[in-house]
Amino acid sequence: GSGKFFVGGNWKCNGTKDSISKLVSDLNGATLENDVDVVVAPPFVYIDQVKSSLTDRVEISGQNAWVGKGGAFTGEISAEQLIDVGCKWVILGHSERRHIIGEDNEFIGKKAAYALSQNLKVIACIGEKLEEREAGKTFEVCFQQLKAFADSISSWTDVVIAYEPVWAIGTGKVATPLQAQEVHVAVRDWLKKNISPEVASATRIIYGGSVNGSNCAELAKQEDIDGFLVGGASLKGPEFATIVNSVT
Ligand code: G2H
Repeated sequence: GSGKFFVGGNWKCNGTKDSISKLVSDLNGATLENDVDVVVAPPFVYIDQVKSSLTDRVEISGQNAWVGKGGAFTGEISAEQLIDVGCKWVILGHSERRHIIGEDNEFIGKKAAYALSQNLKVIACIGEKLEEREAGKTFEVCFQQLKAFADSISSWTDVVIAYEPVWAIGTGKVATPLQAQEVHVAVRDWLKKNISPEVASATRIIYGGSVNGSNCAELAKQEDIDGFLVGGASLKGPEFATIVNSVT
């Protein structure tokens, strides 16, 4: 693998003040292996609550950000605002934003460039839909999504790539370790050919899609899986800690 193991908890649109207070206290009490970057992404409205109660051991991410500087953009949150409330990271290009909200490759690439310009690190998500996989287009789709990031950004230092096959998200249908490994190798190879061998070997490529406490260990053993982006299972403190501690 490359770099330090990275585990992100994407809480999506879940939680209340009470449930989040319980989750934070479970995370504060959990034993987390040292050699892992641990990040959680609460819904925007709870970021301040999490920031003021969660151990500094765990960094905070936004789940999305506006494409540029803030202003008259009703309902949006800017990268500057995420930095202001203590976020170090932002998730961009999550499949739910691509396919439910309709964000396209170019828009997501621009968001990444703007976030990086404000010193917000980026969890850049890519991944194919079931029909694309069945049509043999998995690599083509992932490479197009990668290219859109590459076309907009000038440095990969503060980027983690999350491969999340859409058919595995929230479905309980996790990719097999070999299915994930196959795409992770292809992504690394794409970086090597299209960016540089240095970026290919330094950039973390994490897997997301129905990762849980029972399947994380097998996935983590794969050479090119450098961590996880976890949805459902990140809402349970002890299970999320198990996934963090699957670092090999
Ligand atoms: C994929 C993942 C987190 P889940 O979206 O980004 O969610 O683990 O619930 O499939």
